[in-house]
Amino acid sequence: MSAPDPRILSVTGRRVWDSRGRPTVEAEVHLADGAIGRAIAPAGASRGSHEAIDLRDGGDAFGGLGVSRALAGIADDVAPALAGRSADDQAAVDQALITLDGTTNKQRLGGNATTAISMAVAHAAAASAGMPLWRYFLRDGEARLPMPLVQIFGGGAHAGRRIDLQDVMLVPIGATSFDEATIMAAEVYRAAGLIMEEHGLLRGVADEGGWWPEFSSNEEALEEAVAAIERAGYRPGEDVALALDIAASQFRTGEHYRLTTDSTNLDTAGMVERLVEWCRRFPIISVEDPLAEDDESGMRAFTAAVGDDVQVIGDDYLVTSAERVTRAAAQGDCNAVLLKPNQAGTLTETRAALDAARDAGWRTIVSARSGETEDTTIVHLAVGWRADQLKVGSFARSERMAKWNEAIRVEEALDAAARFAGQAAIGGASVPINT
Ligand code: 2PG
Ligand code: MG
Repeated sequence: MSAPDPRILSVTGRRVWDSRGRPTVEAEVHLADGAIGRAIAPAGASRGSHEAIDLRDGGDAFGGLGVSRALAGIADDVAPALAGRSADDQAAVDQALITLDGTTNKQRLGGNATTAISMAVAHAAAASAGMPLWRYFLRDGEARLPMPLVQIFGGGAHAGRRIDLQDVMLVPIGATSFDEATIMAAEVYRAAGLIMEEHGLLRGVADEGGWWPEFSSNEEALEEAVAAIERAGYRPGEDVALALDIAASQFRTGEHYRLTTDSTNLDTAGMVERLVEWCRRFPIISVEDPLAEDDESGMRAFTAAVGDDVQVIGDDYLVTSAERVTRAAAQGDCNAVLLKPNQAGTLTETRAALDAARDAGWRTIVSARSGETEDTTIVHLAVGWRADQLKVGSFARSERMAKWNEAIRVEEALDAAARFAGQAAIGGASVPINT
């Protein structure tokens, strides 16, 4: 094989389609040594208002979701600017994208374009170095497989708001390997489907593959999740615990939280109280976006109430921003960060958010979006960056399974060297962090 020459020869974009059948951006990067990298941007449905902008065409075609403008930016601006740069200097490539865009939220080039390019450049650099992507990110460190968070029921914006809770997830805390964690996830997911069928509630799956939640209250979803854990032969809270994404911004109206499924209108204090009660009654060890993205005092009150025992994750609240993570940590607003590359728009900025979280002693969760594809870059990020947990949706639909299956392959490639993050990778402030 010829010597690596990671200079970028070309950057191209193409329109491909995501798991909701919507257009999205794929970037392809060719290097001087022949190495090729390719990556596809995902898309969220419940988005934080401070995320990088997902640039769409508007108009009538594809419901306004076309990506021609994002693709034109790649062809006209990005390709000439990156030509000749070294793909193995990710920070310089990402800085070039940031400078070229020139806005604080990637609204000119589009976070969908910059994310796909940033990830494709990393793929090309890893290929040039002859390494799997996770190894390229890891450099000399010791690899670690993250604890998976696996959706059982989908809700909120991912299921026609059939229940208010967006994600009811299982956490296989008793697993001793990633492979075993997937076995436990498969069994609980299947048991939940059987229960739905027996109760005449089986209606198919939501956007991320979780069972469509045909329930008459939010609590019923929690009760059925516990029943599914038991039905699969596991002990709730000991073998398998629960994690929630409340995505509370989605049902905040004015000063209130409108839990439509429960016919209840709660103020911040009431919402905190309701969530604390659920954490007491159910084996919940992680809650994401418990309050709305602008409800700082609510986030702080909830974290103060449960944060020693429960992981409190900022997603819309932090939008993968190092600055926001640092501020939230100083204020005690939450104690963990969700990392979504397309919220930030580049891998370098995503990594900065992870570093800020580590500096604060927080846990880190790499996450997919509700609109996904076969792209598995985030699995490599989670392993290579030694993130604590990985959230990619449920245990169905190939855009989800592609990620779980990729993690199984990485664990196998590591063989005896594979370390699974295990139970110490999740929990509140009182649970020691497994470094
Ligand atoms: C979230 C994600 C994934 P979306 O809120 O965490 O579940 O959803 O991609 O729609 O923002
Ligand atoms: Mg979320």
